[in-house]
Amino acid sequence: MDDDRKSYDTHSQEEMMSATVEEIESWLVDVPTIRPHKLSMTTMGCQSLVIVRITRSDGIQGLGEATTIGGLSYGVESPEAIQSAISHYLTPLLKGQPADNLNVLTARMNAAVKGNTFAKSALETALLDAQGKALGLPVSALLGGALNTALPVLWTLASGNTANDIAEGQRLLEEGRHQAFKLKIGANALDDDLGHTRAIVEALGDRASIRVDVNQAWDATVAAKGCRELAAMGVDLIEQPVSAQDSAALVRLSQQTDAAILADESVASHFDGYRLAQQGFSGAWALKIAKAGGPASVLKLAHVAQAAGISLYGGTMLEGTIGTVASLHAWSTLSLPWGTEMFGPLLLKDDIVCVPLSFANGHVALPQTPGLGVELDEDKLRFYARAQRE
Ligand code: MUC
Ligand code: MG
Repeated sequence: MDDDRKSYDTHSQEEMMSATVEEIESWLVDVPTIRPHKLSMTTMGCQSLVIVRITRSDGIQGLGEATTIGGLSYGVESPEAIQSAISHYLTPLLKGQPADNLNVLTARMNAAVKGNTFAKSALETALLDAQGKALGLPVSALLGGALNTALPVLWTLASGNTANDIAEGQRLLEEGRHQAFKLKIGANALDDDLGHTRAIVEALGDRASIRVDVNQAWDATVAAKGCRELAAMGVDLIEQPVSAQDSAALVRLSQQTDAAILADESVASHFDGYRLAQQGFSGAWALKIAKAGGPASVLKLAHVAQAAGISLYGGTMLEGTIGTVASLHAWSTLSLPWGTEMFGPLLLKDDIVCVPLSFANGHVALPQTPGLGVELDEDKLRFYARAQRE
């Protein structure tokens, strides 16, 4: 047994009186989307949420979610692998341990399991939800306190059809639901993507901030031309134009483009952030709880950004309400010049919580009740859950 593990065990003995982690359940939940959602690497018609529920020895329960995009087309953890990592590797590390010391529990998980940040994020979320309920505090308070109780939220236009995207954007502007839009490009030839973007900027750009996400689709040469033209037509933010592996190109683009460059797939943990900052990156970072290992762990990356003068954006893996609200609690503790994209629940045809989040006037309200502030709808969970249950 290494020294670190020994000190966790000593610590747990000192805390014999605290509630312990008693049970961890998980479900794979498939919910259809309201329309096809087209990204550079896949088109989604359904979202697969991994939902986790931790029960403590004092009876308090906590919810968590880990959600990725398009099976294995976006990230290295599939929904099935996330559930497997939780039940076979992470659950044995947590069961029987004091449930109220998140630092000890995340250290235990990180010492014994490499990577798997999506799976860890669901568990970190559920532990925070339970602890918030135990203390009568919202998760944002456990993370240091909310600066804001409503956060700006954009919408992604990604139907795969320019006219439909414009109609959707116009409707949402008229309803007042959003004032910023992100376009998913990179699946088509550069000229086609530029034509698509220009048409949307011309139709909506005087009333909304228009951003694009290329999801790594361009090489450095295409990206140099693409970013120049997107900035010239009035696009405000260009997300992940090049491969996550090509940090040299990303850094160059961040220094040379007249629009802000947003790193997403390039920056998951605080270690990635530190490296990119050292290389001279000068744009913004998309924080995601799933990339970093949870709502508390992601704050380490935020703090590196703050020290390096890099601005922040609250990112989504298109989670349902549980993952979305967990992220909102973390984002509420930060200053986010680029706002957030926490619209995931609105892309899904149905919700598995009793009371959905409230979206209006370009903002989403942060629940103020203890824990995450959302309650599972057991009937909906059963309806959408895959037959197997771990
Ligand atoms: C991504 O890459 O940012 C976020 C919004 C959206 O439409 O897709 C996600 C993933
Ligand atoms: Mg992205």
